[in-house]
Order: sequence, then structure tokens, then C-alpha cells
Amino acid sequence: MKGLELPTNTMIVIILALLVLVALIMFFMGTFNPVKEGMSVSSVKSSACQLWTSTGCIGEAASIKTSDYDSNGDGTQGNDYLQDLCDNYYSCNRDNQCCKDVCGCPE
Ligand SMILES: [Ca+2]
Repeated sequence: MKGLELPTNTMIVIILALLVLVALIMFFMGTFNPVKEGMSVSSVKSSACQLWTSTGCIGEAASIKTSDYDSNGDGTQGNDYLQDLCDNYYSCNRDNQCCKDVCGCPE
């Protein structure tokens, strides 16, 4: 019986440690998410559009990164582009011209 007790106790300790770890991760995400979500869509849009229009809107909106904002809504940042923002918040449906209109690009 003693041989079985030790693994059981170890298991409980491991499970508790995992629970604490998960709680810590959730706490961290809960702390950081409001800061990032605090950036409004319009402010992200204007900074990305500014970048794009400064080069005369050459190239695709899909090549302009929207830094520090989850534009495509997949829960992570860094793989997000202006086209995603145009699609998700301005109903552009992968249309580059629609994104140009959103940004007020010169024709
Ligand atoms: Ca993303």
C-alpha cells in the first residue's frame, strides 16, 4: 500500500502545481489583454493607414502589419495585417481597393 501512496501523492502535487501554473497564466493574460485591447480599432487603423499612405499605398494592404493588435482575431499578435483589419472591421472581404478606401488612399 505504501508503494501506491507515494505516486498518488506525487500525482496530486503535480496536478496542484499545474493548476497554479494555469491560474498564473490566466492572471497574466488577464492583466495584459486589457492593455492591448485598449488600443482602439480606429487608432490601429490610422497608424497602419498612415504607414501605407506614406508610401502612396503601393503594394497590398495584406503586406502592411498592424503591430500590437490582433487584427485577424486569432488570439495572437504578429501575424496581423491591415487587410485583416479592413476585413474584420470594415467588411472589406479581402478586397485591397476597399482597404484603400478605408485608408483614404490617393487614386
Ligand atoms: Ca492575429
